[in-house]
Amino acid sequence: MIENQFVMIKPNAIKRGLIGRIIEKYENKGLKIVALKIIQMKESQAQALYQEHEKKDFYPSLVDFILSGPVIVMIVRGPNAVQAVRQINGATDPLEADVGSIRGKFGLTITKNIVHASDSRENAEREWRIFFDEQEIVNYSLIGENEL
Ligand code: 3AN
Repeated sequence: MIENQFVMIKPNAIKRGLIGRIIEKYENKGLKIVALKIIQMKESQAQALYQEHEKKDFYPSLVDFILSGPVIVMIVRGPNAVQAVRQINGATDPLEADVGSIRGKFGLTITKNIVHASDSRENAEREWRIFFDEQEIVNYSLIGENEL
C-alpha cells in the first residue's frame, strides 16, 4: 500500500548540520520526498502537532524546544511509508533505539530526539495538513520505483 508519511527534522538536528544525512536514509530505503520545506514553526502549529501530549509533564519543554529554531517538514511517500520511516528513525528514546537508526546514531535525549514521524496513516494526514496545502504535494516517478 502506497502511503504518505509526515516527517519533521527537529531544530537540534538542523543546527548540527544533519539535514543531508537524515534525508539520505529515507532516499536510500527507496522512499520519495513529495513535499518539503524549512520553517520557523508557529506556536499554534506546535499545539496542533502535539495535542495528544497536552496534559503530560514534558509538554511545555517539548513545545519550547520545537519552537527554538527552524524545522524541516516533509511528506515521504512509498510502500508502507509510515512503518518504514518509523523503522529508519528508531525508538522514541535514542538510548533504546537501534544504533543503525537515525535516533540511535545521532540522538542522546528523548526530547531532542532528532526527528519526528507520525504513528499511523490517519495521524500522518492530520499532521501534514498542519503544515501543507494539498497543492504543495508534487507527484513524480523515481528511477526504479516499480522494482521496489
Ligand atoms: P514518537 O515521535 O516516537 O512517535 P511520541 O509521539 O510518543 O513519540 O512523542 C512525541 C515527542 O514527545 C517525542 N518525539 C519526544 O520528543 C517527546 N516525548 C515523548 N515521550 C517523552 C518523555 N517521556 N519525556 C520527554 N519527551 C518525550
